[in-house]
Amino acid sequence: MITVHHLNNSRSHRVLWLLEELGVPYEIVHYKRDATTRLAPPELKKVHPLGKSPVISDGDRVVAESGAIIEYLTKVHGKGKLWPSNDAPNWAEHTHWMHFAEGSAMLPFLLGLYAGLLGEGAAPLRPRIEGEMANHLAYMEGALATRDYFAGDSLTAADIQMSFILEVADTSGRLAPYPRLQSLLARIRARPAYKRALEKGGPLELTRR
Ligand SMILES: N[C@@H](CCC(=O)N[C@@H](CS)C(=O)NCC(=O)O)C(=O)O
Repeated sequence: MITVHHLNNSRSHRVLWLLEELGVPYEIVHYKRDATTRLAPPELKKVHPLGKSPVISDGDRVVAESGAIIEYLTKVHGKGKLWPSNDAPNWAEHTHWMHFAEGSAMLPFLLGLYAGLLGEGAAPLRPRIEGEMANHLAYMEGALATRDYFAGDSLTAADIQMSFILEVADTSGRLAPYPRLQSLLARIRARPAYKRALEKGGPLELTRR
């Protein structure tokens, strides 16, 4: 049985959503962020040394890092559903977006979060951070000019990986200039599997960055 070690209001939501899309059975162990620090509780470090979410266990195997978890679940349990085959025309695009989400797009949003903790002291950094957020969002918007989803005309695992950026950007009002990204997020949120993931994992109430 697959166990999702699920932290409230976190990237772990996308793993629950993926499992709902795949129709693969799983159980959830819930972890709650500290109300003040927003950090994960120390019990998560008993599952994986980083103590971050998402992390899953599948028998004796523990898999951490969203992209690795999504690839593992689609390939090992999902019969390849939502994951283009190596010879598919959209394989390279799909790989790009799978990596872009955490490798590029999240960085300015994380910097925004940490700069927020610094308050006014971070003011000199703000224009650069805002510029990089806009740079990444505009690039994402441009990619959707010729297709409905990041790697083609139907949902793939890359959209699930990218969804957290859309949620984070929307929370802070930064999706407003990007109608295609807004449309994609609306279509994502309308999916029954996405809604089931929220019912099981709890609402996604993210910190404004
Ligand atoms: N790149 C990692 C990031 C993992 C991560 O930072 N998760 C956050 C939740 S969204 C977390 O566990 N935060 C709590 C903490 O750092 O204590 C992934 O995509 O899995």
